Amino acid sequence: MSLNLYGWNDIRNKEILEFDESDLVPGRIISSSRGIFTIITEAGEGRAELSGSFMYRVVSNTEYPVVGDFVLARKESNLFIIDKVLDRRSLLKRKAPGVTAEEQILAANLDFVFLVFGLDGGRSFNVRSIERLLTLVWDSGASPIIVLNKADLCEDPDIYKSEAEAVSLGVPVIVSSAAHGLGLDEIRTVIEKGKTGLFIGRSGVGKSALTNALMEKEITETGDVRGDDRKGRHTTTSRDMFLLPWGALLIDSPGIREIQLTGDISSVDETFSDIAEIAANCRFHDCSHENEPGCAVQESIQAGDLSEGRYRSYQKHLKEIKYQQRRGDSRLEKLEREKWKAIGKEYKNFTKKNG
Ligand SMILES: Nc1nc2c(ncn2[C@@H]2O[C@H](COP(=O)(O)OP(=O)(O)OP(=O)(O)O)[C@@H](O)[C@H]2O)c(=O)[nH]1
Ligand SMILES: [Zn+2]
Repeated sequence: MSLNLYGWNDIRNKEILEFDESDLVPGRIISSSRGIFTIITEAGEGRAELSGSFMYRVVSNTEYPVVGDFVLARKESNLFIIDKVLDRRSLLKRKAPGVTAEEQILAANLDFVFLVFGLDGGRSFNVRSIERLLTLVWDSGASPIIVLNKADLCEDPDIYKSEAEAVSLGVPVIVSSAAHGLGLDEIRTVIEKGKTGLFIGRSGVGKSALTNALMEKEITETGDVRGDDRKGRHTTTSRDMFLLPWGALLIDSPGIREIQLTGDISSVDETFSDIAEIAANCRFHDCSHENEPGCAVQESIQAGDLSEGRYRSYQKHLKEIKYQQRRGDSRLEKLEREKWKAIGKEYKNFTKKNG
């Protein structure tokens, strides 16, 4: 097995030269679940856990390996012990669900994220959800692609395609049917050999079905959508990366319901580049676009050039990220303080013991 098949390359080889511990081998995380990982290395695939020193060094939960991460590990009998996570070229994250201020890392080192929606008439397709996922992906550093699946269950997919295009401003929109093999070639063209893609979307939109169709065989379980309420059952239990027949890598992630934004404000300006452009003409450079005089954004809404819904969505993204940034900053400061306190205590114990 060559790790190059899993996205390893010469640049990564140079990156690890500085780590001269010869018992460490590079690998890529292909699944992770509660501290147990599956890693792929030159020596094959195996179970992996974190080293004691890794656990000791961790300050924030965002440092733990996730699917897509490149790591250095040492082999101990039939287990790999992960000692280091290598530099992440892109990072898909959201605010962790619940009241916590923590971020939850979904995957690392992605080139593309496919935002999958279902055109089966349920709650899956919604332009506001497209905007929300776009902000998430723009923040990650990967490129977004929109996939409107289950086209076979839809009278007129083109209507939805236009709606999606109207809010996605140049991001490709692919209409697909995993059931009928529609749109698969377009997905294949986007994600070339050696690149890593990830499917994200609500449960039941067909992420696993699309993965299976692209793999050209049944590898992940697909669930039957209950007829009564058109809601898919949750079927994917672990995140997994697959090597597609033409050499691309694909991660099928579990269905997500709640997406609270985190990260950088610039991702909002990327999703809403139309509004950002208008806002450049506001009289005040720090205009909040609410009721300031000379607000170009409000003028656009009055003139009917910008929809109220899209404007509100923009404001909501901004507010959410700013709030999360304030909470995140104070949380990180607290973690740093605790870490230094612990180190200080240890040093005191050490000097006490050793005189
Ligand atoms: N008619 C039709 N059914 C589809 C299509 N894609 C998926 N399905 C069906 O929709 C149901 C849910 O598909 P999955 O692939 O399990 O959905 P998922 O997004 O992976 O769901 P989670 O794993 O729960 O996140 C299954 O019964 C699939 O057979 C499609 O293009 N057309
Ligand atoms: Zn303004």
